[in-house]
Amino acid sequence: MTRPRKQSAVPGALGDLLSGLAAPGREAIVEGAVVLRGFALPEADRLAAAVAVVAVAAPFRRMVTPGGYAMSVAMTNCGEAGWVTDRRGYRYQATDPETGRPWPALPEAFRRLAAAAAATAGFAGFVPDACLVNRYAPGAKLSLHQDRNERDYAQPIVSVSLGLPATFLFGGERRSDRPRRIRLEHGDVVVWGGPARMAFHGVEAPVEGEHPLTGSFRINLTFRKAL
Ligand code: MD6
Ligand code: FE
Repeated sequence: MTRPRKQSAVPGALGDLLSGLAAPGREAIVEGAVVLRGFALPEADRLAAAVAVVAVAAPFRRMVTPGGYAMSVAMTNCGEAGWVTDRRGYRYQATDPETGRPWPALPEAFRRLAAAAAATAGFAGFVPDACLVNRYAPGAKLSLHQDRNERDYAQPIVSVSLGLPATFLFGGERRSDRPRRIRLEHGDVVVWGGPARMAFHGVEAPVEGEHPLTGSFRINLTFRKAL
């Protein structure tokens, strides 16, 4: 949580711009959370192709919450650890419960993009070991939650949106804090850490549409250092 604040050689807003603290396409949500608009666009084709490869080895599935409900969002994982939920609870595990095999390896393009986005947001040296892949069809949503199954909350999370747009809900540290609404489009990346790490957040269901790269879905990649 002790990220040294970047210092610009030139004071003020111009200095922030020159040093990359502020930049076109960079929107602060709150301290510790930033949207990098279009950051993943140059890599989007590669990322979507890699998702398709991952999903062959570890198919999308609707996991069951500890309370016994099937999630509306279909999920899979790649990396050393994958996020899972079932009747026993939420956790990271090295193997896919559907196949008993290790999750597919984190594609190099994923690792590179996540590290670059984190560094751009001020979190140098981010090395993800887990990537949760979320697939939203129209009607699928993620209700307000905190990400708290990772070992080290000092590590940021990098979230990449592909395909159909959706509204991201970003609240405070209490579930009852009224969330702000942020539209996430194809190629947008959210980097999230430090004082924002425990914020409640969720995703509204995308409206029906067609995207050239993802068809009728929104795909979200969230990169974590889980272990
Ligand atoms: C999604 N994302 O955008 C779901 N969590 O599909 C998340 O739950 C999330 O985007 C932590 C940090 C960034 C995120
Ligand atoms: Fe989350």
